[in-house]
Amino acid sequence: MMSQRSVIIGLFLWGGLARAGTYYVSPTGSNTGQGTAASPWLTLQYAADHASAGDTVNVLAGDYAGFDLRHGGTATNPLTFLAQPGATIDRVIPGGRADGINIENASYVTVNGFTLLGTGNPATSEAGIRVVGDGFDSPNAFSRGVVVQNNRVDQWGKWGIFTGFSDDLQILNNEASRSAQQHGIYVSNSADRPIIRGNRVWGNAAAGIHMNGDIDTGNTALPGVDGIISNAVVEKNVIYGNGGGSAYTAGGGSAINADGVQNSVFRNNLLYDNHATGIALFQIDGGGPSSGDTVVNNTVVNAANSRYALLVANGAVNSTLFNNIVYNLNPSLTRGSISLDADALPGFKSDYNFLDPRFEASGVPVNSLLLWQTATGGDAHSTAINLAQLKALFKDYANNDYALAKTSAARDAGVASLGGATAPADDLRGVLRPMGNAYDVGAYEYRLLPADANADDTVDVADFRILLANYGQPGDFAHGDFNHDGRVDFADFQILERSFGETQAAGGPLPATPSIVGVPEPTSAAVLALALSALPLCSRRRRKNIESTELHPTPGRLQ
Ligand SMILES: [Ca+2]
Ligand SMILES: [Ca+2]
Ligand SMILES: [Ca+2]
Repeated sequence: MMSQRSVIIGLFLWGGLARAGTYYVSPTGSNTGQGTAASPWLTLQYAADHASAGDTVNVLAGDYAGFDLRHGGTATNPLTFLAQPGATIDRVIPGGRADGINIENASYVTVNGFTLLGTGNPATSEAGIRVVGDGFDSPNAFSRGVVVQNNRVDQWGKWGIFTGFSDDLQILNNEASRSAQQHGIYVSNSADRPIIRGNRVWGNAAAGIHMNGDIDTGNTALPGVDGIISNAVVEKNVIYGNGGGSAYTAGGGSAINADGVQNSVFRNNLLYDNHATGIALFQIDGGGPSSGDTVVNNTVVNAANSRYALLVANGAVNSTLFNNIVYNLNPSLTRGSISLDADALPGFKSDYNFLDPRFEASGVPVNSLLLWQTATGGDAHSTAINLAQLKALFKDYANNDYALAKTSAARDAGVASLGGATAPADDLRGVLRPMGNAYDVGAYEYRLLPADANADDTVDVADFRILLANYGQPGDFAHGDFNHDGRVDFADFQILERSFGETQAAGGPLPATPSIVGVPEPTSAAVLALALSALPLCSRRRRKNIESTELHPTPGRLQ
């Protein structure tokens, strides 16, 4: 017999399940159907009108007209539109806005996996995906918690993805390309805490990613309408070939444009071949300057017709720049790596960068690292590089592979933190930082195996001997301190034990099947003590064998 409590819980669960429906849409469906897998709906608009909080709308492969959504989910029951591979929106919303998807005054909506093809003309298409809340008048509020991920938006008239008055927005792993008139991704209107991560943004006429707090839009008497975008995270984006203009615009607009963006972080982004500024911290119509921002571990190589690679201007105080590779292919002496306004100098912290030694300080070109250091007090530990040295940093510069070369000077040249700002815990690809002795400079960390002390992409007896030679002493990774605690001890031995026998292609990534062989299983320090005492003898007796690779002694076998 069910208890009263069980009945209540059962009713609660039943209610929850009843709310969470799964619907289907197909180009061969019918809006008189039930929206089931066996009887899918025909149009996205019909699904948008009938799905609600907690529902998932599966969009099957085929071509569709767009949809306009004016209601959403809740934090615990989001409304999800999940496109299956091959689901393409190739026409704007019927009888509505000239967008592919419009999400307006709706919160907790996820849009996942669509291909959206615009007309390449601002007169006939605007945004591939538009997400807006309300900051104009009091009846509605900012939208919250919208997720736009894994979509491809190509050749829209104005923007690939446009958002405004939308707090806690996430724009993840999208491809935004060839916007005809403006930007790839545009985040605007006072919205706080956006996460813009893992997107590929290329060939847009103006900015790649444009962020504008925009005090000129909305009713500043309403809460939150301050013209400031706060606490944004912009990371792991690959941004190239933007700002070159089109038939509809002369171009311009930074690869990452931040106007009125405060206390935000820009990290692990790769920017190359962009034709205006690389990363701009500035103010035109933001509600305040772009202050308190951190630019860390980015790789920025600007095109030959570009402006400065980094711009810190219009009162962008308390900016922190470190572990970046910054170069400008524009040969002009009034172009270069960093332009810093006088009113942005207070609190400016910059160091451990690899820099094209052409700068602008307070409007005056400064064409040496020494003069820049004198003018700004920054970059004491930074490195000036020429074009040949830039190319040598990377695996394959000619083919835009900006992962670090094995011999790259950027390896281990960075720091964990600067002035209270911290370097990211991983790189553009998710490779953990730091690898080796220290943080690398740029968007990529050179990947080493966990106990590869001699950095030869194999964990073997050579690494074990390095560890033993330094056992019990202070040291760095190259001397056996594999867990980066400053000391070579048993914890490091255990890391070596776990990865013994692993190999990888130079600089990683991991092979699909780890080639771990012969992992010994010592369980205490006593085993290592035995190994330590045995080593001098073993190494004398076995050197010949070790060098001939006939023997592969492991830590466990030495006991
Ligand atoms: Ca490193
Ligand atoms: Ca090794
Ligand atoms: Ca250690």
